[in-house]
Amino acid sequence: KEIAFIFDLDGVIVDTAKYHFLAWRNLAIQLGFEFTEEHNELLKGVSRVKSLEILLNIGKVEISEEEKQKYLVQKNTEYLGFVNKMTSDEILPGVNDLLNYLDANKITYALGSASKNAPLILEKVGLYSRFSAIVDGNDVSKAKPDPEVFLIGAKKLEMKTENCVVVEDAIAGVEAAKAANMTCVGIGEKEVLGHADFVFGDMTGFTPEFLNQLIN
Ligand code: B16
Ligand code: MG
Repeated sequence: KEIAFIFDLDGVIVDTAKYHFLAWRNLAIQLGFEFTEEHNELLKGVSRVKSLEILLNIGKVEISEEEKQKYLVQKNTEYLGFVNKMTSDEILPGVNDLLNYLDANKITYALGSASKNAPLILEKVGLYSRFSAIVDGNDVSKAKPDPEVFLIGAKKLEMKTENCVVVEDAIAGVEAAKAANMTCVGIGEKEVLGHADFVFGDMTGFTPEFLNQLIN
């Protein structure tokens, strides 16, 4: 059958979570509290604004709307400093092989990310022009777990939702994919991404055998 893929970005194509972490942690230090890698897990797949809310909650810090805007810009500026240094070396293992397979088999794919920086990141790692469509944080009004981002992706690919395969590393993303009536492959731990149809530890799980199973 005809299928199409919709990929999340952070945690699936590249590991930008480590850069988000460094930038959020510096903001926390500035505000006088500790922000750990464990805390950072709570921000995966979550929008920038929501991430700040979670971070401020962790530190039990209350600030004005104006200050929030200032910190959002500050964090993103620092984050972009890391992004601007990214190269194709940062594409996660298994991704290039998978995209080559999809291209060879004329299976289209889109990006479905919460990140407003997604186009820049894809550009930096040299994958921008390979995607048939890009849906990012600038295109959606409702964040994951709302299915909006993936529904727009399916529309852009002109594909029925039930024929779309979403690849996601975040719980909210898996929920969004299932709410969109799509097949979901989780990348991470089975215990965490239990609602996905399939779960692999990393992107090398997309073996030719598994891909055949998805297509047929
Ligand atoms: P930005 P994804 C998400 O990307 C990240 O997982 C999440 O940690 C981040 O806060 C969000 O993008 C927004 O990113 O600040 O660049 O707009 O996993 O949906 O590709
Ligand atoms: Mg992600």
